[in-house]
Amino acid sequence: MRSLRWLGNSRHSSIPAWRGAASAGLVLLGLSAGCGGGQPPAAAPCAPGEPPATVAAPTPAAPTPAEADAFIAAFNAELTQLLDESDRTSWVKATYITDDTEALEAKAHARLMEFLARKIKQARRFEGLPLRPETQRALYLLRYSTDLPAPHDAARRKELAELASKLEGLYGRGKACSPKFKGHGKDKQSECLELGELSEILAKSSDWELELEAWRGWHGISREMRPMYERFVELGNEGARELGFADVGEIWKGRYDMSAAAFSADMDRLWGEVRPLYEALHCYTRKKLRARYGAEKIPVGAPIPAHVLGNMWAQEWTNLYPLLEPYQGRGTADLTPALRAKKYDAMKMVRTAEGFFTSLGLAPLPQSFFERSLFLKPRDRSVVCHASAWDVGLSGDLRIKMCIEVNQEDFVTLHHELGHNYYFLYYHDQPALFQSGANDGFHEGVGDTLALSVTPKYLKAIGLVDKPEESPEAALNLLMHRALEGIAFLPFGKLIDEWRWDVFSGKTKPSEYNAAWWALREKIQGVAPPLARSEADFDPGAKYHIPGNTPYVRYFIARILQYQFHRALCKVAGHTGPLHTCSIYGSKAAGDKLRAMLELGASRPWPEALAVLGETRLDASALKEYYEPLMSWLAQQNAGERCGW
Ligand code: X8Z
Ligand code: ZN
Repeated sequence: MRSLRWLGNSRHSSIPAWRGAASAGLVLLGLSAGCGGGQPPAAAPCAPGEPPATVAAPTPAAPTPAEADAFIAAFNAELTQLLDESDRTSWVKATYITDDTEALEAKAHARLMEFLARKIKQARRFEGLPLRPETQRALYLLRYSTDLPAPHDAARRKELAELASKLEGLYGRGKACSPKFKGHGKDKQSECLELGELSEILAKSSDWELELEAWRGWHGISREMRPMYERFVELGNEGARELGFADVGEIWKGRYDMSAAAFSADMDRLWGEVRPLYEALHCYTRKKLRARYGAEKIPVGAPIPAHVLGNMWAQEWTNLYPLLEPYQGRGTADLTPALRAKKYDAMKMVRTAEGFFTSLGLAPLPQSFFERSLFLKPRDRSVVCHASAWDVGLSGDLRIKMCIEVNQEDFVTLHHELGHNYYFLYYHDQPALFQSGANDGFHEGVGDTLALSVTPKYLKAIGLVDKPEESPEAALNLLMHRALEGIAFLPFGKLIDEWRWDVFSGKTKPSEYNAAWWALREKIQGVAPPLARSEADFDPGAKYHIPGNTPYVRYFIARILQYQFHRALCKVAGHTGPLHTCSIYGSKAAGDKLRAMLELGASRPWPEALAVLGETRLDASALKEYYEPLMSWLAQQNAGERCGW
């Protein structure tokens, strides 16, 4: 995960978009002789250890393709070294949050940020040269490799790195207190709860007021982030402009083998394809919630209050499954009781998820994975519980960090995290710049694909359920459970970065942060704040990826792509019949195909990686095929209901 933060992805066009910025201009500015090229212009101070740009240097020889090759080779070597330091400090910080570990992490990040910005500027001297395709691609990936571009000014760079570390730390340490929480936490006396405990209230309770208090509490933790985030945006944009981008969002959107504008148009196209499915699910869910809470609280034709969907961000609604189950008690769509009945613990869940990958003929995880990962929430210190997968220093030192609870949600998340680890494992032989997903949606989609293969047959094969029901009713229940995860998520997956793109571009001003957030949530997700909000609040900060500065549209891509992966691998595995009944468990042929795609890393534009599986373009056709039976059922249920908001 951490490595992914620094390494970007690919683009389709073999002619990079930044070509056309006059390469002769670099020489005219004298930048290639100084500390890195690009901006700021000559008078700016250099990074430590570099000659100042103002020193009169002999006119440099014109760059050559061979020099570009050597530049990339040296970059890859130095990056690996810097990542080793930065990943280790990040690991220690994320598993033991203190002022000291935050400071150490910020220092290492500042160094890495300086390095990346300097190299991105230097690399511009190779623009326009007739380069080897691998070098051309590496330069493209390098240009888009940073999620947080560093300002050249050392003091401001340090400030930005410290802000990044503190923001994530604030989230990790977050707690909410209220007399109403007494008896609801792990410590029954405590009135102060952490995110996991507050989430448990939203998952289990149908007491409107208690849920509201949990929601209010957690959304209070991010208020103090607001001024920090505002400055964070300012400094990140300063770094982006120095690299020749309009703002940070342009870097984030530019890494998909197409122009930033084409990319956001493509995301809109995909949303248009899946929107009817979301609206049908929203409509049915709202009807059931109205029956639970009454029409005054859940009005007809209006957005749903955000605190009653079973999840802190209303991003996945699986906790509402008991309310929404189409055929009461049929099948085993909810695995939590089975996991508990069969006495699964964190390690058994990890081993079971690993077992899925090895059943495909993929390698077992290294012993060090089991020794170095964090599987359980420590009792005595603050950690960043939000799950992540790591390849520390791109060295094959694979780990996950996750506060595993024995429930279905975490079982699915484990497959998700191991998907990252197997990507790390199989692209490990690529040069550092290619050690990344074909695009970041691919990285997020691997484990999620396997989770679709958790069918009744699979459950029987691993002995988690002894006699799973295989009937159309049980299948429909399973589809409902999956939809509450995968379809409910889609608008949320899209809107987070819509908000951030507008924040980075300045379209959304700091004085409108919260209002713009809720406008998007209402418009796209059909969800409303359950309490009056103001610009004293900073609700985006209550979602990890905002203080964690992790781009989010990758999950939107993944939640569409995973069905394409599933359809392609099921075909290879020889599956016949409806797509939702397929499990690739045990198929070596599917494993070989998957491995072939993973091994490519980011070495080729993503459509080529998709073509390895036999798919031609990113679209929602597989997702629609998968959910077809549920959609027909929902259409009947929603007859006569006023859908939409
Ligand atoms: O952040 C994650 C993973 C780590 S990459 C646990 N996910 C998103 C989220 O939790 O918001 C997976 C699904 C979406
Ligand atoms: Zn992930």
